[in-house]
Amino acid sequence: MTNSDFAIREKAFKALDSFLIEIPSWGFANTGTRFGKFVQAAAASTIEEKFADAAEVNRLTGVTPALALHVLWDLPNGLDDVGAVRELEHRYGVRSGSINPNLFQDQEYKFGSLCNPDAAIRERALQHVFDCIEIGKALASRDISLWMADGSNYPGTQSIRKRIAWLEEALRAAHDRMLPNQRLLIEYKPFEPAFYHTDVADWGMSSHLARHAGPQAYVLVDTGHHYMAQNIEQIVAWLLHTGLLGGFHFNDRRYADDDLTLGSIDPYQIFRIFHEILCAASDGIKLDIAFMIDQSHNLKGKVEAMVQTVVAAQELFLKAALVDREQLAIHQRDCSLVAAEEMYRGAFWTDVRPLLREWREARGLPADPLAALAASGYVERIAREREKRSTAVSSYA
Ligand code: PSV
Ligand code: MN
Repeated sequence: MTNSDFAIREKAFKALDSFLIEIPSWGFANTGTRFGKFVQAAAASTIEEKFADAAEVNRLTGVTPALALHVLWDLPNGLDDVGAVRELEHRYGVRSGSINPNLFQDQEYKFGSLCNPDAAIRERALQHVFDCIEIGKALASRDISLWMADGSNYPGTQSIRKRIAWLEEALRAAHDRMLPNQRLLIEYKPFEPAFYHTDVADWGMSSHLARHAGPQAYVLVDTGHHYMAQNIEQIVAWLLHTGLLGGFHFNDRRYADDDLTLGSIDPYQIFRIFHEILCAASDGIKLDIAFMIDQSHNLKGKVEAMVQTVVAAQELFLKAALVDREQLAIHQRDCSLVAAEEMYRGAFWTDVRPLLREWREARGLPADPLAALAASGYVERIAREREKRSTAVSSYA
């Protein structure tokens, strides 16, 4: 091994050691589109099964020790379910990750939750956020990851400004309930399910709300929540500059919020996002960014899709880590456009898979997590077990 190979290996191992990514409980459950659901025998239907699947992904990849929870789906009895979740954390060696309030499923949220014109509904929605903050405290989980479906479908039917004020007030009240170590991550989305206006439509609105709420509030960037031509890494650079970047929901898309596998359509974009983050880190900006996956697959096997996504995230992070940032800064200063771009693209086109295999072997992990999953027979086993259970349940029905 030459000195430069050795230096690259060191750099790669350091980057990979620093990289963790949280996986979503809802990525293991049966989900569908508004047109229908294709049910999978191996899908998780209980919180225990979601923890079991998350533990399997962590066993194979070593970088997913936390499972994001969606309160209504995972803790339907709120705080009363915390004891059971703690027990599952111990049993499966996976901790609870971000806590996601559910402000979109109840019938009363037809015209909004925290932005509903009815004060009583706004109050109930806020109470749910407070409950989630208490759940976060009880589970020692740091982040409350807040996304609302609020918005309107027809011009002139809602006061956009009144709704801003209600939201400001609610988020500040939520912020005041948090412990000093908790954070409120405010996720934006420009469309769906509301198709005329969304109350938190972009990073500017999230940034404003975070600043208004208080110092423990940050912006959450879901890569699927942008208009097609938007330059997401520029948004990331601005959020890094303003100290407001709290976390990511990673996924890919071709048209809208498609929940496709990270990097399956535009891996270069994720590389560019990671590059901005790594540049900020090497420039001495203190970062605390929650990397999370937000994908639920209808066609792919759930556990396979999750492992594949985690591996893709590591590959893209590693490619970005291999950019020679010092040399790039020189090319940027000199406006050596082609040299700069070739260096940047060169890192992107590097096949990092051999380095990743080496790192995994050095860390006692399977060299090829997807092959190890296939060899383990895990998916076939849970499919048999879960199918039996659902047949047993339906025969009672
Ligand atoms: C909304 O599209 C979203 O990205 C939010 O993060 C939700 O919590 C998640 O998807 C659930 O499907
Ligand atoms: Mn999301």
